[in-house]
Amino acid sequence: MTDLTPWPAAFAERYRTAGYWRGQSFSAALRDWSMRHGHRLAVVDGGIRRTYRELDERADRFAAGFAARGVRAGDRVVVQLPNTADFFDIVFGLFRLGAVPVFALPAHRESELGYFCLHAEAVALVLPGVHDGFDHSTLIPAVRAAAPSLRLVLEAGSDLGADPVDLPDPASDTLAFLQLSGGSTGLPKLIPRTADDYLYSVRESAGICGLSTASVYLCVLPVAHNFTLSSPGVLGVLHAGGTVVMCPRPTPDVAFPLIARERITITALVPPLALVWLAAAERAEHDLSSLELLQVGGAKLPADTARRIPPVLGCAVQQVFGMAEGLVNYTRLGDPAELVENTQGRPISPDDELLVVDDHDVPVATGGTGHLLTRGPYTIRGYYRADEHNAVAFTPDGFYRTGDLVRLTPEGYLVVTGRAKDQINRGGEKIAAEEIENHLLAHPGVHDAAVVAVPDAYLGERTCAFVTLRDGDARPTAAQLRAFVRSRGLAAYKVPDKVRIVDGFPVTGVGKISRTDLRAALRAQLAQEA
Ligand code: AMP
Ligand code: DBH
Repeated sequence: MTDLTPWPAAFAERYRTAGYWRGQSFSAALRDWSMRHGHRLAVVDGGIRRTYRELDERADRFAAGFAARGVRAGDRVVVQLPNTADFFDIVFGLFRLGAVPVFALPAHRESELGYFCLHAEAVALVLPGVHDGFDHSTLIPAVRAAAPSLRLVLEAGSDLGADPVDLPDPASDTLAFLQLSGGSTGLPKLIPRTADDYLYSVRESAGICGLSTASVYLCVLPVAHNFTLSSPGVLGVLHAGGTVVMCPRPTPDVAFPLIARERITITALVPPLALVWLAAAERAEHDLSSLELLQVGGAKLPADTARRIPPVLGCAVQQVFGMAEGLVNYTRLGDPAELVENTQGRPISPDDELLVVDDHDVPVATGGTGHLLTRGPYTIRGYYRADEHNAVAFTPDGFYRTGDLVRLTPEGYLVVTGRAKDQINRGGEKIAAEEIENHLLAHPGVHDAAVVAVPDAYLGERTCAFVTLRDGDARPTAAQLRAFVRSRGLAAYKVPDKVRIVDGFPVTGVGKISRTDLRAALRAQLAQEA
């Protein structure tokens, strides 16, 4: 099983020669930021205010603390951290040691965490204590049972540091961390990223978004999400010498006072949150005048929502269409309103290769709609330890099949028109249909299940599970099936919004149709009813 599928030598050579891949590790990057911006304010978290120098010194201490607990270079460590300053101590401590963080989200529960620890053969897990009313330590027994490799469970926020020790600088072209994909088959896929490829995307993103030492970024979405981490996100801000302000909750009652107090200049939201912020800003009691740019991405932003942002929030809007696998597209600052409102932007790099193809991988006519395939200097060539899946998720010549349906405008901007992958995008939170179907199938009363997206005015999409039952006494109700899925210990956003018990599924003359066709038939049925 392959951990990191390398770029072919000719591509790697080209990306180095072009100056994209610079041979800098994340540890060295933090050292460099500290040298350049030492006394500037790097991170704010409530009453905690840390300079770049302090971040760098704390990374030394946390690296030593992990080493003292037996964590070694190359070891995988699953980290589940809310939006607090601890994130930087722990993640840069691990980077400095050459250990490999695996970025879980705060919403994940024993089902996902157990799988990440097992699949990555993690030696350690770092959890928050009580976060958002949930005690994460209650997950430990189930995660330990799922992952025999796990030797160490640590609580974030406790003092994990130790006196600094000398450590060699980690390589920049090996596995640096594992990011998550929403995926479309089974459990989420792990995405292997290197410092070389990721820092390239971060530096370019910082430039595209106009970041400088004057930038103050509000980290609203989960910090470990690829958007918040790198587009340009918290890493882009640190690269530029600006300040990151951690926002513990994304709601206007928490975020707006922080914008006013810290004079926030830029932040990033998913579309449903942008709607909530717009509604709240219309009755604003807080001074939001420092805000210069609102980025929106993760799911399609309706054009009329984009149009309302500048007048209501008093800032520019930018659409961001990205993926943890790599490719990120931005509308550019100063682009005409027409492009900013109606497109999902254009790629970061002149070396991002995009193909728009039909079902047989044949390029469609210019401007036509098709499947988006991509490869480039910061797009992976394979998922982590997923050889079988990689054979279908990538073309033989290394293009990633995004699963998105797009068309290209004459200006070279992308318009996302739909999706071919069996995934539900619930307001930016991605749900693989198959993962939820597998949970439903674990119920003894369930014969078969198919999970599909239903359009929703607020979230963009919600989930609907169609279920057929086995004959017998134990015929669960829809409510019982939702409760059953919830009891399986998975992120709450994955519990089907609606469960519909039906007598049977559409079949063809030959018998059962494919899962993908079945889901398409059920979506069509829903559309007809609506
Ligand atoms: P993931 O691969 O889990 O990181 O999720 C990335 C996917 O999110 C993309 O392939 C798209 O399907 C979706 N996505 C992200 N940003 C946008 C956007 N601005 N508009 C439409 N879809 C988006
Ligand atoms: O949805 C995403 O995964 C996403 C959206 C915007 C992303 O990974 C990114 C920007 O980098």
